[in-house]
Amino acid sequence: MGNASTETGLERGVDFTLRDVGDVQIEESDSDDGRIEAAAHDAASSGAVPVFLGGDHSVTLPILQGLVRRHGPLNILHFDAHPDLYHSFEGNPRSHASPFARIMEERLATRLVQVGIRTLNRHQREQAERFGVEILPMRAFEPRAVPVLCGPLYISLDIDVLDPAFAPGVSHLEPGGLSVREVLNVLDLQRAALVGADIVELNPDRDLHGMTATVAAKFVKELCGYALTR
Ligand SMILES: [Mn+2]
Repeated sequence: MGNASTETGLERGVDFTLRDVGDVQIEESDSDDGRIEAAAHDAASSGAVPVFLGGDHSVTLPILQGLVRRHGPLNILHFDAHPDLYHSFEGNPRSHASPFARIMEERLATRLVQVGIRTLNRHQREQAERFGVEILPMRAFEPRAVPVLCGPLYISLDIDVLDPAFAPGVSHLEPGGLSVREVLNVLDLQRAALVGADIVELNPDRDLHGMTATVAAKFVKELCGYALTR
């Protein structure tokens, strides 16, 4: 966070403890997935509520494999501009645009609810219908339109769900998105126990004055607040 100070208070006024267990070693090779899966399983087995920081969205598949090995299939609340349901993207079935196709094929999700979507094409609409994905498109967004999910709950938060005005430091800018406050309002309405979360697609090379990093840090804190109050 450079020279900026970090405020430790939460919106719900609870105290929290955050333990950084370090980075999973990433080599951009096929062995990455196994290490991510193992780290997720270890975190879940320790009794913690792990919050994983990406990285692009491809990391969500091995994270869920690790958590589901411990908890069984999860209800997933997925914030994103994109549904990430491509069977394969640019010839890659493990691309950043495909994790939720694999997650649904592997039956890792009991229910997948996507919020903030504003790039649904025909292929991805067909994929969503095939897998029974529940999509709340951005154009129909209001916090109370988001289904309240049962537990165990996993939250996957792609920072590009936000309007670029709030989060310019992402790889795939898609205008017309949510505000930081609207994401927090959705979280506020959920009730289920959280077993894990990820915050992905922050791209520091494209950030301005640390704006997006600051937003991501806010979400880390508030996900801790969520986990402590449900
Ligand atoms: Mn996205």
